[in-house]
Amino acid sequence: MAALNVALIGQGFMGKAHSNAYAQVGHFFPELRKVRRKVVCGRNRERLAAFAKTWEWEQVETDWRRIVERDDIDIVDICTPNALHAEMAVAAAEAGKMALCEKPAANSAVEAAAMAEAAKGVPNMVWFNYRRVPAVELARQLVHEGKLGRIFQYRAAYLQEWGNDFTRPAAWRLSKAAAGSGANGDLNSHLIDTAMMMLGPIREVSATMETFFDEKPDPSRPGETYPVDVDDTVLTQARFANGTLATFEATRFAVGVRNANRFEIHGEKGMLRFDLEELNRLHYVDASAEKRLQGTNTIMVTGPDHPYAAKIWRPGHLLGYEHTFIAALADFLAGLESGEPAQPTLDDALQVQRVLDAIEISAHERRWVETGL
Ligand code: SOE
Repeated sequence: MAALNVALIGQGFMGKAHSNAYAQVGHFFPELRKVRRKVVCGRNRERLAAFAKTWEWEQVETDWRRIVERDDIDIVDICTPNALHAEMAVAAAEAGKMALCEKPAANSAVEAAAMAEAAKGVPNMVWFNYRRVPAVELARQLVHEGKLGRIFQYRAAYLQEWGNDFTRPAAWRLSKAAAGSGANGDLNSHLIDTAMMMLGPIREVSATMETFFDEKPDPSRPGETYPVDVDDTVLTQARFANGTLATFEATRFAVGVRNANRFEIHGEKGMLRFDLEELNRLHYVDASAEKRLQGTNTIMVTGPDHPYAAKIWRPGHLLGYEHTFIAALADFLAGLESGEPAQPTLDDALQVQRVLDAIEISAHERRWVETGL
């Protein structure tokens, strides 16, 4: 079967992560349909040429609309600032392209709903890549198999520290118009997606948000500042439809922590604990074991019987951040063949967006808010 021609829009950090996935997926998953790095699109022509050369994209383009109009493009992959996702995804889907999109899907549930609607007839996926950490998928399987029994509490945190670095230039992630929100869309979205994958819909939320600095020194204009109008930190309490209680903490001001993404799940039969800073490991406590022998069981989730790992390296040979994107793409390609769409689709991402919107309303109105899920 002919390879699928991919057009990537965006050449930032995620453009790099996705480019690597396109380059690698056929090496680890040779049975799947091939993908071809056909064209990369970005606004800065000079940077784009260098990016295309490094990541071996065949062509470059500076106008995303021209990509959507082309007959030879099968997949449009969107890695731009969040505010551009909706227009691009809708245009791509309406042109009959498969639509892949970075998280969060959009700046609001209204936008995300339009995207999901437009993409009903085309394969689509949102890159919530942490679903594909083997330890996270193993945790999901264990929860769904009932290994923890009834789940009482879910505790998650996504911690970064770069908000406290005042040498950084102004960036779209700090602008509400471009990013929709701050830590909420950027980091909390990951936590909410993982949590709902484990436990189903979140029914209601109560949240607090803070912007610690509403302006920051602009390194490119000494003595000047640039504005920050998004949340630096968001703290959320939540109740799932199944009765589980949860807390979510997402912050760019966790000074001392670079990129921790943690959860702990407490059920009647035991506990699971994960942290991205140790992504090859899942911690498990079996509360039904003899009390004097109970302790934390550290599972090295690198195969042979673990999700994804067996396809990548041999057991005990560690996996990294990049494999989460490779595995997400592999799932998407496998879904094209099986007819079972890979999750999360734009429909799933819309549910996440509904929770993010409710969190925002709750923080502004200082009250519990129902998500509608
Ligand atoms: C932000 O710093 C960021 O790059 C997020 O946008 C990604 O989704 C997260 O995985 C890593 O951190």
